[in-house]
Amino acid sequence: MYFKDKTILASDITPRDVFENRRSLIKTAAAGGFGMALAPWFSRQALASNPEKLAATLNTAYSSKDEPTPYKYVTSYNNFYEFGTDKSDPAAHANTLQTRPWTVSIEGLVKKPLTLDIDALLKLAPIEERIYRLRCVEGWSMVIPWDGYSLSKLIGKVEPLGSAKYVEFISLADRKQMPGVSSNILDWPYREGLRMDEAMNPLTLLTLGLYGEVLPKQNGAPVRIVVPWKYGFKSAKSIVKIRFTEEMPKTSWSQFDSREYGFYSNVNPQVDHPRWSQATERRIGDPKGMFASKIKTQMFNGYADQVASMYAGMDLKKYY
Ligand SMILES: Nc1nc2c(c(=O)[nH]1)N[C@H]1C(S)=C(S)[C@@H](COP(=O)(O)O)O[C@H]1N2
Ligand SMILES: [Mo]
Repeated sequence: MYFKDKTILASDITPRDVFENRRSLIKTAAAGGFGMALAPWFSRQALASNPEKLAATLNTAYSSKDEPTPYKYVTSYNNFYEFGTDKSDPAAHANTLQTRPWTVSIEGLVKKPLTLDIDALLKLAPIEERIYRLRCVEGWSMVIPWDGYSLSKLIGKVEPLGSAKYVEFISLADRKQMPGVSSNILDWPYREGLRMDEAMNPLTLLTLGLYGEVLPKQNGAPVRIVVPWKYGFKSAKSIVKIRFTEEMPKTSWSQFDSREYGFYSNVNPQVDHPRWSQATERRIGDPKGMFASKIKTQMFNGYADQVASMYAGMDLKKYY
């Protein structure tokens, strides 16, 4: 691994222990009006010695000012059906996932198809930390400091053809490592997709870590996508393939129930799921637990300024 001058280096202090410091840092950075800032856990000694840590530069311009959800909730309350359908299943069972060696093939309608291993992905672009809200269609949300870089940087390397209109993301599906794949709850492998402009939007994050560490297995190690203005299920975990297509890809959740889960799945408080409202959400980790007051869900999960223009003129009730 290499480190560039302006990166933050993680230290032996775990970032989650000092996220309070980080919050004041973000506020300072925001007040000063600069886009990047050093995280407070910067320490040179930890350099290169601990492969679990990531060098990441905080991108304040793209970061939510909401309080990050404590690490213990981020890593113990998960959806990852390959390891079971209970929220506690991924943390309990994902230890069998082998994250090295790992390759991602980027194929389909591109001039230069590529297969990259995880080390090549870690080196492809400087790693940024971005604090994004993640809102699940089930009605809960978290605020997570993710580490990665814009997916557009990877897309640039393969040079998509003019005929490429969509990008499909395919997760690993290996019964030997993933006990949930033996059940037929979803059509495996888990598949998700984006329109080309959505995939190229700088907010769409090729994600390699969280809280300054490589991704925990339950969060989709070693590489996943995070699309912050869409419901959580659009953010496919443990991906092995990225494919460029002309036709809109069939996604696992819309195949499961196309009335409940559409292709777009933009967070939209005005368009309810057929069985429940999407107007409010419950923030995981709130000390009041189930009694915590609900938060109003924001259009495009609060990212309207950056993404609304992509849907100008579209009927978002029809294209849910
Ligand atoms: N491969 C795969 N990716 C997946 C899922 C899954 O079951 N399998 N669940 C999705 C859902 S519904 C959500 S809300 C998010 C949860 O991400 P987190 O556990 O890291 O918070 O992952 C998404 N990505
Ligand atoms: Mo979800």
